[in-house]
Amino acid sequence: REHPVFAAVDLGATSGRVITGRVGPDSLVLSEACRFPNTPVRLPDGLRWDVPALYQGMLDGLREAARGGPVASVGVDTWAVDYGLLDADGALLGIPFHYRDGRNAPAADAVLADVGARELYGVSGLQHLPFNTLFQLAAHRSGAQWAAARTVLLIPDLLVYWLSGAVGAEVTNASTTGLLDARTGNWSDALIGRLGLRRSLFPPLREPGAAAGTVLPHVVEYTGLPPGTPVTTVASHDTASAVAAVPATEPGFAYVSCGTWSLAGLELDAPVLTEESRAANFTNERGVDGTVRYLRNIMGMWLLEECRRSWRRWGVPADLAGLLGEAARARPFAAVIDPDDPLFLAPGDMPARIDTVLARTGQPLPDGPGGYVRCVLESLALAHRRTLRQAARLAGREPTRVHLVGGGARNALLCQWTADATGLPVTAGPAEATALGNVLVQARAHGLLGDLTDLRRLVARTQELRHYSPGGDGKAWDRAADRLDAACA
Ligand code: LRH
Repeated sequence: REHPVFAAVDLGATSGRVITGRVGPDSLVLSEACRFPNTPVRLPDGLRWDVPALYQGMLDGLREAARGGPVASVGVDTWAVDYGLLDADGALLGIPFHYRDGRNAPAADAVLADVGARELYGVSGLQHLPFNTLFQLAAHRSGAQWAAARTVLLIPDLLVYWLSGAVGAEVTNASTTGLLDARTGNWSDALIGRLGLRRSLFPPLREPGAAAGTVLPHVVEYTGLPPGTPVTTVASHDTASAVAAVPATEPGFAYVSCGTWSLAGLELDAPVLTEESRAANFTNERGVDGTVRYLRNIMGMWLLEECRRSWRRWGVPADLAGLLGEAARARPFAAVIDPDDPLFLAPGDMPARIDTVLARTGQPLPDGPGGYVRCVLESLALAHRRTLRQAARLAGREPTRVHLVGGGARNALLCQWTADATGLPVTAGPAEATALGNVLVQARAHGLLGDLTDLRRLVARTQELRHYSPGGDGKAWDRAADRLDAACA
């Protein structure tokens, strides 16, 4: 008999895809059923996600997947923190905001003035990002929709609701709201109350692997999936799915999940909630099987993607292979930026913003696209080093290898420079770690595979990985790292 196929809906900040994974005891074969753009829309009152278009893309992808043969179940993951509000009839109120919308920063400041960063961290252990759900809700509260709102659903939970009618809050993603208790993994009633939010807005938590109903009749009709096709809860936070699929065969690894963001850190059994950890802005997000993703957000490929978007608009050649070739030939360490400068968060003219930061820090401006790309990639490699070393110190655990997963694993310069900068061997791949994690958690829920180690061994055995040994001029990386430290100070 053929091995079962699971459909992973994986929505990223720039594109969505439906990927099928055929899972056997010794095989794991992915195939892309459909890919569609995720294009945010700027309305007069802010930047929004085109959620109906994403839903339609997902249905088209599932239809394509169903054409390929039987689908044992469907799972959905997306980026974190964003949400929709449902009214008493279960209808979506308004169009969900994009976390890069500018309304969040002032709302975050207001909450912090009231509750305080230490108190928040002491409960949730979440890094401070101005767009954490709790701050977005604080901004939303003053609007007209708020009175009608009965349920908050994070984006993947909203899509699961539209697929199956099941309402719930998947726990890995719920941990990015800032409203979970990092110690217990439950909603913090105390914090929700302290923030003046209604407790009833937050649905019951569900764990990756739990059943989330079966596809609704309209989904059956459109996609051709058979009635009764299960929807399975996966690690619906894309980063949690990616970390679940890290192909580690030994403990003591660090990871960088590198896509729009670089999420760099360690997997722990228990949260680190110290003041030092808070000051370094490390997060304790939840992973599969109660693990803690102890990591920090680094701005990631966003910087490069936004540069390319500007260049394309100006008619400057911006094909990635060409740019990476130019970057490889550009002068090393000509300029170092802090990738997490708040100036880089919103969409816009990224080369000009990099110029602003370089001027502010008294560094020369790159003389062409290759110079910008080199500056971005070296700075990201340095940020990976800085973050992983901090994580090791704060958690008291020295990693011996870095697993770089996600789209960034295809970028050989970034992988090599991450090895050079960290002084650790880098295993790169799989690029589709998120979709793999999604598929594997579904497969496990259907009786295949055992613990997390089992899942990871299967990825290691079946997926193509590349290995990078640390090399390069170690002293030069040390000096550049000092420049990043100075920029972050
Ligand atoms: C990566 C990611 C990250 C979040 C951000 C909003 O896609 O989910 O883990 O912090 O998007």
